[in-house]
Amino acid sequence: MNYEFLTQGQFSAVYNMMSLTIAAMLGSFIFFVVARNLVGEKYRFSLIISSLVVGIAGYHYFRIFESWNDAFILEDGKYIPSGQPFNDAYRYVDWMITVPLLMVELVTVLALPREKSSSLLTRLTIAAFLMIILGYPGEISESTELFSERGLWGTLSTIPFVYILYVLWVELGKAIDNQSERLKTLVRNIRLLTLATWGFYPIAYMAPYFNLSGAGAEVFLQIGYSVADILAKCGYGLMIYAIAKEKTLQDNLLTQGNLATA
Ligand SMILES: *C/C=C(C)/C=C/C=C(C)/C=C/C1=C(C)CCCC1(C)C
Repeated sequence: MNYEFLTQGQFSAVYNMMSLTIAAMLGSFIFFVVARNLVGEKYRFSLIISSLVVGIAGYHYFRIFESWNDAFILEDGKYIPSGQPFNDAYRYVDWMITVPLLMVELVTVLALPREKSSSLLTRLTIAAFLMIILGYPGEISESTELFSERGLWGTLSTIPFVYILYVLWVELGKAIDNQSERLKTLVRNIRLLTLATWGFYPIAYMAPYFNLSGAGAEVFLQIGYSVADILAKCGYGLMIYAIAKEKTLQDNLLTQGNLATA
C-alpha cells in the first residue's frame, strides 16, 4: 500500500459499498433462481447461468470485504494498515470465471440456430477468458511506465476486449436481424450496458499512469469496481431476464397463431 492511513470516512465508504455489493449479489441470486420459472423452457439455462454468476461474485465479494476489514486497524481515529495485505486478487479469479459466463448468458438467451450459437459461444468465452488472463501479469507488476510490463499485458488484453465488442456489435447484430424491433432494442441496450460497464475496468487498470495513487485513488477504485460489478452482473442479468420474457411472449403468440390457423 502506498499510503499511510485512511480516514474513517474513506474506510467506511469502501466497507459500506462492499457490503451493499454482497447484498445486491445475494438479492439477485434469489431473484434469478425464482425468475427461472417465469420464462420459457428454452431460456431457463441463461437464468441458471445468471444465478451462478452472482452467486460466485457474491462469495468473492464476501472474501474481499473480509480482507478489507482485516487490512486496517483503527488507531487515533485513523485506519492504518494492519500489516495484513488487502487481497484484491479475488477480483481476477472472479472475472476469470464470471466474465466468460456473462457471454454464455447472452448467447444462450437469444436461442439462435445451433451452429451460429455454438460458434459465437466458443469465440466469446475464449476471448473473455484471454482478456482477463492476459491482464493479470500487468496488474500485479509494480511498474508505472507506459512501456513496461503493465503496458504490454494491458495492450495484449485489449485485443480480445476489442474482438468481443466487434462480435457483439457486428456479428450479433446480423444474427438478430430478423427478430422483433422490441427484441433488437433490448439487445442494443444490453450491449450499451456492457460497453459502459466493462469500459471501467481497463480505465481503472490505467490508474497508475495518471499518477492516481494514495488513499483517495484506492477508495475511488474500490467503489468504482463495486458499482461496475453490480451493473455488469446484477443489472446485466436483469436485462437477460427481460430478453427471456420477451422471447417467451413471442413464442407463445406464435403457438397461439399456429393453433388459430390450424
Ligand atoms: C463482473 C466483472 C466484469 C464484467 C469484469 C470485466 C473486466 C474487464 C472488461 C477487464 C478488462 C481489461 C482490459 C480490457 C485491459 C486491462 C486489463 C483488464 C483485465 C482490466
